[in-house]
Amino acid sequence: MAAGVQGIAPALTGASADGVWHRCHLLPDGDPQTPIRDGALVVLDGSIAWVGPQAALPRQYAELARHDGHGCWVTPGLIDCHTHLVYGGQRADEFAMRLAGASYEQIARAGGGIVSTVRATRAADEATLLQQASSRLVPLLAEGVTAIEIKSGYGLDLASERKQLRVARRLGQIHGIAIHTTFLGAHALPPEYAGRPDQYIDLVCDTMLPALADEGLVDAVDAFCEGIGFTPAQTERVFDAAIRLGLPVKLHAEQLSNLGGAALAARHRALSADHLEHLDEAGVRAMAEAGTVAVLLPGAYYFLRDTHLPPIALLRQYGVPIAIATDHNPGTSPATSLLLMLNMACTLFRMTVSEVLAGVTVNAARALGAQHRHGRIAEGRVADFALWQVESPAELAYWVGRNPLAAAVRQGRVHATPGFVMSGEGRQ
Ligand code: DI6
Ligand code: FE
Repeated sequence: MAAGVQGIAPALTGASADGVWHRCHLLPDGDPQTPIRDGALVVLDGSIAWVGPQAALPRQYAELARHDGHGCWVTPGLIDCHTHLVYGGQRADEFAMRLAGASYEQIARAGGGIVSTVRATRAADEATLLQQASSRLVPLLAEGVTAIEIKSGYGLDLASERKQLRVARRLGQIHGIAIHTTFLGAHALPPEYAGRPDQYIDLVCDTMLPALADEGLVDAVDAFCEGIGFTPAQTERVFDAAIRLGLPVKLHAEQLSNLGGAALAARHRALSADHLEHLDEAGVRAMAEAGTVAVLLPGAYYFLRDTHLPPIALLRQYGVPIAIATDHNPGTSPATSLLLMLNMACTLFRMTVSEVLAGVTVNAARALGAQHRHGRIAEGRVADFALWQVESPAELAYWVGRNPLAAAVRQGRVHATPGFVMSGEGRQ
């Protein structure tokens, strides 16, 4: 037969996952500390109907179609809960400038940085943006990502922000993946508003956000609260506008400096505060009290050669849920591998394997406000899961540049890894 896990052959790509998945080991909560060895799960109409030990499979499911898991470990589908995946062009030359000594902030202040991507995004049509974003999404899907957040913020005018968000929605339809859109109009000051940031925030709050929300293009609202972005007062205006429309908020906070953004976000019951390298204890406490998820982004930390670690010990101490994401963007994290982010979160941030796996499953779902649909293999959840040909789940954070995905099930459809060769007849 063609290459591929037997029974999960490429010919089955896109086929229904309904039936009983057996001969596999399960991490229903993404946590290696609570495995189900020799497990089974039942998919009905694209949702999880049952999960447990194979020996306990209820009789009512015995006659359903069988899918052989070949001894793979099965985790919830991975969730990349912070990306800027839709934009025009790339910024490799700016990377070279930074290597030659220029700082990210210097490049931004000199009209490069985010604003150069704004120019490229405004100039690109939807078909071009779709093609470029698809080429970045495909490697994520190939690693078992089944849900992804995509921010706008490289258009910075109504038509261009709409274009980005429409492309994000379209990616979901084309690739059969759950997309959560976030309006990040307050990402940078567009050149036509130079020196008039408050007027730009008026446009964001009074025109762009209401129109895009009305078109069903906005699932959440974000801002870049930073010295090179927007002030806490401007951020708060954006939050108030979001809340008036019934939309949840999140925030780029404390990445390059401590402006108290995380505490501000927590006061607005934010789903998440993201980056957080400069977060202090008061901010951690506020996040814990509000249930705001800390989204850590090791790709940006690495790519900017940052040395200021986020306060992991404090986040643990206060029980703040931690998520991990790629922050895929052309300036500070051109990463298209969530598995590499797991490895970096372990090596750079000294997180544990259990923590990082929770960070791309249960906690990532929570950072999107989607914990009732995604992030767990549990009855009633969407059938989003990933089969890995690994001996130990720790391998998901261990390999650097090796992808052990055998197949992913997204929204109840099977997507086998092309060319994946199963050694022997499986492990059981
Ligand atoms: N924080 C980041 O790391 C990115 N945006 C943000 O708010 C950087 C975006 C870019 O440089 O294009
Ligand atoms: Fe970001």
